[in-house]
Amino acid sequence: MLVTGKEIMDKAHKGGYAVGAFNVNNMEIVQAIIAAAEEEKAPVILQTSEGAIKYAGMDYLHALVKLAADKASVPVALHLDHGTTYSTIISCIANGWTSVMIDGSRFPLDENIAATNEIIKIAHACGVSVEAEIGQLGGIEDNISVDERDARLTSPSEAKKFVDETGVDYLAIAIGTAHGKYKGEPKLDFERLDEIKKLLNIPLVLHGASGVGEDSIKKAVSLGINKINIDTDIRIAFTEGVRSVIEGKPEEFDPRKLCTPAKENMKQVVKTKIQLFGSAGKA
Ligand code: TD3
Ligand code: ZN
Repeated sequence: MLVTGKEIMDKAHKGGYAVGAFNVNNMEIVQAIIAAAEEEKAPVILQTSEGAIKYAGMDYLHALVKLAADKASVPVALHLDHGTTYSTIISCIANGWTSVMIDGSRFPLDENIAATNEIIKIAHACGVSVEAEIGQLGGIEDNISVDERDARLTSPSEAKKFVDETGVDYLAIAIGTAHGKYKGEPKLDFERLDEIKKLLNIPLVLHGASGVGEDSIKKAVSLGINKINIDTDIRIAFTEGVRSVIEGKPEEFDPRKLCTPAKENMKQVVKTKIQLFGSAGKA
């Protein structure tokens, strides 16, 4: 069933576990994630980036996820990931998304608060949940100064001000993860996460979680992360599946033959993440 992001996230916040938010841009990815969530009896968030909307079309993505959610026995939310333009965010609210992210993290704090509040007013009037972000994503390099690092990662006092002045439903914070593939294993600032969670009584979101070690993920969940975004690990699983078919049989030309192992690989990755995040059996 299709539900709001807030419904899924409030339960995760109370229950002390995290829900996987997986990026989708075609039918195979949607089917693989839903199959994994059903097998694990887990609530799940399917999210679309602005790039995915450009690639597949808002109407196609909504139709795919709505059908999958209606058929599913587990709660499913449809979320806009990293909404940066007013028109995309409002279109998603108007076209059946149940959660949107307004990413104003590139703005100074006050502008981010103002932009977020403008979206919250409309989204909440329409029953749509809102995620916002403060701080800059990016790995913690060893040669970075304490000041530089502090400037980039989420400030606990700014996070408190942000939440007090917006009433956002869930907040993405920067604690040392980055989008895309990591060279080594990223180091996370757990003390910062702990401090932020103690100041805020709302669900927190971890972006850039592909490639983060299992122990770090478990620790982040234990310290209050309730939504974990995964895209890269699914892209890799898809492509490895397709590549394995082509390498074994270069003359293969049936898309179904190329996509069947890709779907299976993606499903296994999602099942493993769901177990790691603690949302298995929570549907
Ligand atoms: O918002 N996302 C997904 C889109 C980022 C592009 O890969 C994430 O935070 C997940 O990031 P990743 O790259 O670690 O899967
Ligand atoms: Zn992200």
